[in-house]
Amino acid sequence: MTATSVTRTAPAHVPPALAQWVEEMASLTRPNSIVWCDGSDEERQGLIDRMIDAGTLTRLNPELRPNSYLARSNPSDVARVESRTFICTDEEDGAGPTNNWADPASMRETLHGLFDGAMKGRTMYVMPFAMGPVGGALTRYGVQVTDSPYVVLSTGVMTRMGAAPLAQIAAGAPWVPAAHTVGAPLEPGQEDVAWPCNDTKYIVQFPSTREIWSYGSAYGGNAILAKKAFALRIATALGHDEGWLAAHMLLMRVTDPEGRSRHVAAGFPSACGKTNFAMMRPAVDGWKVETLGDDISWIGPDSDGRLRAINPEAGFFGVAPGTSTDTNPVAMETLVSDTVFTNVALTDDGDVWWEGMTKEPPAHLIDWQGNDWTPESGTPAAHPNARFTVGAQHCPTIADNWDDPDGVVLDAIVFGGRRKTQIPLVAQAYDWKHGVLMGASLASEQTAAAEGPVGKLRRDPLAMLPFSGIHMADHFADWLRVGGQARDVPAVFHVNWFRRDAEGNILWPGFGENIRVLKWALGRLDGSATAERTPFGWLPGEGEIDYADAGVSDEQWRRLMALDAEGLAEEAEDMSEYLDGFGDRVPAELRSALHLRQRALDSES
Ligand code: GTP
Ligand code: SPV
Ligand code: MN
Repeated sequence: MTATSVTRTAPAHVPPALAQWVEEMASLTRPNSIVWCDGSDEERQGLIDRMIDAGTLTRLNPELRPNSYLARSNPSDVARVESRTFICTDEEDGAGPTNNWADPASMRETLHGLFDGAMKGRTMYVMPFAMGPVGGALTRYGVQVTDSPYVVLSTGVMTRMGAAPLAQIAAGAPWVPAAHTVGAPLEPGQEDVAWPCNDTKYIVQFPSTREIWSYGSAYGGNAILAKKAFALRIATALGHDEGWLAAHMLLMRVTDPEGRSRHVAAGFPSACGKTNFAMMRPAVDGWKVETLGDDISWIGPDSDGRLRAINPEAGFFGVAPGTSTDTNPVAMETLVSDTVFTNVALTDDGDVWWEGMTKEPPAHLIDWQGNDWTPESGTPAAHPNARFTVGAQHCPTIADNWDDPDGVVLDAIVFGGRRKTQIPLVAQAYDWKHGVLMGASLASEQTAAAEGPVGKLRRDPLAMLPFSGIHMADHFADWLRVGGQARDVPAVFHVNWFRRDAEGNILWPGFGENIRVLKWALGRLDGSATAERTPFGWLPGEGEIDYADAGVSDEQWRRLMALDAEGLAEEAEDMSEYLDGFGDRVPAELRSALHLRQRALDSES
């Protein structure tokens, strides 16, 4: 007998392998009780009530922000911890030079030590979840155990969680086990804290056995394991074996004034504009953008050989700071109710605020750490990586086909990063191979979405640096292979909303004005928009982008589009050295695309 008392027994028809894994996790972590989540509204309400009692959640003013809550994390638990994220492939070379590798056997030992008794005094929740519409051919399943009710609430928003995915698992669908604990066991009589976590953190993926273990954090990507750990890190391994791509990409439908719709996936690194692009309210009349997803796309060939994509998630875990009715009115409308806010500031009337929401900050706030705040405080009221968690169904621009189990045919793919210098507003790849080179060459200034120095330029290939569960060179090869085998590959583009002039002023107004860039890009699909061939790619032909209407002067436009052959040649050389670090796994096609670029740049400079 263990001390575990099961408050809700496993539902009928739980497959033996799942029941056994849950039993093993329980005897390792020794929770007080086990709850099998059914994903019902009743369950959700119960969790919310419990978290309000525990001080984890504050109910926002129901007249201003109905059915919405504020969570304040421990100040040390505010972002993804890339230095504590591990890929445990059998051989070190399997994880590649961009990942932290750890030996699977010794990591298992470490984790078993940490998980031993880790849920004492807590409830262990069992969450079956689906990534993708339940029952869909492209959908994959997982089961996460966690001792964090906040993580249960979040997973319930971000995935299809509970009875329906469990039924699929019971019917034989394969599932990925994901073990999570905040690592804060309670001794008898010990009082809990509002946001339990541990200074020691481990976010561990075992790609070959398709397992996830996470210890010590309750923050987003560290703890909602369905998201980055499963839908990207494990999924890159699944896709590698099965011939599809897990991509850190938003998914949108764009309809032109003639009523023609196209689907676009876009990959930008964390906090570089995916949610904003996916929810764009176009500044040009007659254009419509609808949202299918804001963070992850699974892309693969259909039976006709066209590339299709689904958004495996069911909600948005978005960056709050910078979101306003000017920049992202659609997000503001999405967040009017039914939202969990984490690490934003609280207003005196019980609503939320963050930097950039209004031009003038309120005269008084409670900041993200629970302290009084005034504009004179000199500290941010909301954490720079404060987030909102809200269901996709609340988004006014959600596309009617967003949860079509067959996904949508992709017409265009866009890569982009945050680059003050060097990289033009937009360019089109010559072909798929060149497009993969553009994606693989992404570099971006670091943001608050992960620990580390904000603003520092780093390479972030395919916006997947922290998210590939396989060797990055193998992931490049997967991109080349999936596109190479497809009929009618999507056109590929590269964008940069963040270029600055010598004085540091941002050159492009961005947000709703980005439709002008899309308009040109989509015009390229049917040949109606002209372009000029350069060593970087195809650039918009003269007069193709009506930048003056976006308030951009001729001089600003010139700087936005300027190509410095010498600087780009240095960057290409740096890329070549970067690829050397991947050894002989780098696909020859990628090498040859880079050589072509280098030769073209050399002849210009
Ligand atoms: P993750 O959720 O971390 O993956 O981030 P994301 O890629 O979805 O980024 P998001 O859309 O939340 O934007 C992050 C930050 O970039 C916010 O502060 C935005 O206001 C800002 N941003 C987004 N789009 C633009 C743009 O077109 N121009 C400028 N200047 N800033 C932008
Ligand atoms: C990102 O950092 O890319 C996010 C937030 O989307 S998290 O879910 O924490 O990874
Ligand atoms: Mn993201």
